[in-house]
Amino acid sequence: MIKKLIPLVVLTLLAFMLLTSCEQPGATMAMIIGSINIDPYSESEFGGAEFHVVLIGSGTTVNPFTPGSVDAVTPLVKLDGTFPGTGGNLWTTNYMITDVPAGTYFAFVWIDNDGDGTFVRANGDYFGFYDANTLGSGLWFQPDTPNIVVPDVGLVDIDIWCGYEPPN
Ligand SMILES: [Ca+2]
Repeated sequence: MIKKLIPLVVLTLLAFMLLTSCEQPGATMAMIIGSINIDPYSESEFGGAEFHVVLIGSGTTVNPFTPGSVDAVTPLVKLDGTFPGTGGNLWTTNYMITDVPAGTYFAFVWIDNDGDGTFVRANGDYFGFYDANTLGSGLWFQPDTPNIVVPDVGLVDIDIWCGYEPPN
């Protein structure tokens, strides 16, 4: 009798282990964390300034050089935040976006340097695309293909530079 029960017990234990090791659908999603950095040659002070992290997908274009383009885009994911403090030489801050759906994205960040709620490059609003290449003016232009891959579950670290003088 006991010999007959052993396979049943083993099977029950295996089923229990399988059930408890699986994530429940929708219970956990991916998260993007990272930093927003401004070139160190900037003369602006960003404490208290609002920043915006905009995630868009393939087929959507943001052109910071075309007036109205940034404000017209409908992001797949957006985070609005504020640089800490009220002034001073604050060149960086951290950010976090939770519950990001799996997919591939471009990331565009802009900083409302003049505080008018809209993006106008000519008014000194800083901006940058996430790109592996931060040399030259590459961060001003949308990459050819989405360069951020967000899995179903996990952390993605995306550090973004903004400014007129990208770091070398
Ligand atoms: Ca502005």
